Amino acid sequence: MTDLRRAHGVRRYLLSVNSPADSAGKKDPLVIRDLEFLGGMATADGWRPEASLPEIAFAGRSNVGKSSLLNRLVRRKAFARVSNTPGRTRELNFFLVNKVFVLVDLPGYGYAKISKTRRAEWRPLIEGYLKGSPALRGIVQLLDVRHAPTDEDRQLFDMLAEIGVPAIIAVTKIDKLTKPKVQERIHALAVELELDEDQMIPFSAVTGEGRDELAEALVSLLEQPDWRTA
Ligand SMILES: Nc1nc2c(ncn2[C@@H]2O[C@H](COP(=O)(O)OP(=O)(O)OP(=O)(O)O)[C@@H](O)[C@H]2O)c(=O)[nH]1
Ligand SMILES: [Mg+2]
Repeated sequence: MTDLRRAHGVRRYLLSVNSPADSAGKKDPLVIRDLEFLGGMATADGWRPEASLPEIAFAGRSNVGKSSLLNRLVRRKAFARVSNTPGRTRELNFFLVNKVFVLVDLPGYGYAKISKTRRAEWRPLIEGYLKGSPALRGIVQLLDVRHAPTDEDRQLFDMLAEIGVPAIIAVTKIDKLTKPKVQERIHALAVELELDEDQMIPFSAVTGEGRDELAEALVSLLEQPDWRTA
């Protein structure tokens, strides 16, 4: 198992976000005025849109809820494709928001029911994107509230630390558990990944909980100077 103490680089860049109570009655931190699908990138050296605008990418296990979270974030029902078949999003999909920044839906990793070779394909693809995207401003790593981080989650977590890219952890599907159980699970995940609990954003694509906190965190990521030069 990977030694997560090596992953301290991730901690430095995590953002503290307001608790849901703080955001009650606040106005929308990210009003969506314009959305455009720019296209998909299928291989590490394949086509990708010109990297002239800041990008934020979303990564996590197949079925963790990346596309659903993106749809909630942009307040559209079916903008990013949500699948009942895990492993469906195989390309990196680029979405232009308000003509000022780009959201990137990364392919899910860790789907068990495919060959070992195909199962390992996510790594060069995601690593190629992370290292070859000069406009990348941050990553949102998604973890299912009900499950312990997998080996692949830890590999990605370590990769983010190594590259030094700012990272936010979104804990998904919190509607599936009771509130005390969610608290318990978030505590456990924080311990396992050596993160502070307030550095994780509890999220539900079903109820919309966490949408504004996530939007606020993204806006502040976008406002920060480029981490590669800072
Ligand atoms: N209850 C509940 N179900 C969710 C939530 N988010 C996603 N789901 C469900 O989980 C399944 C997978 O969601 P997706 O958004 O397609 O997951 P993904 O991470 O994009 O999956 P891949 O594209 O295969 O990597 C779908 O059946 C969703 O309806 C959530 O917050 N709560
Ligand atoms: Mg998807």
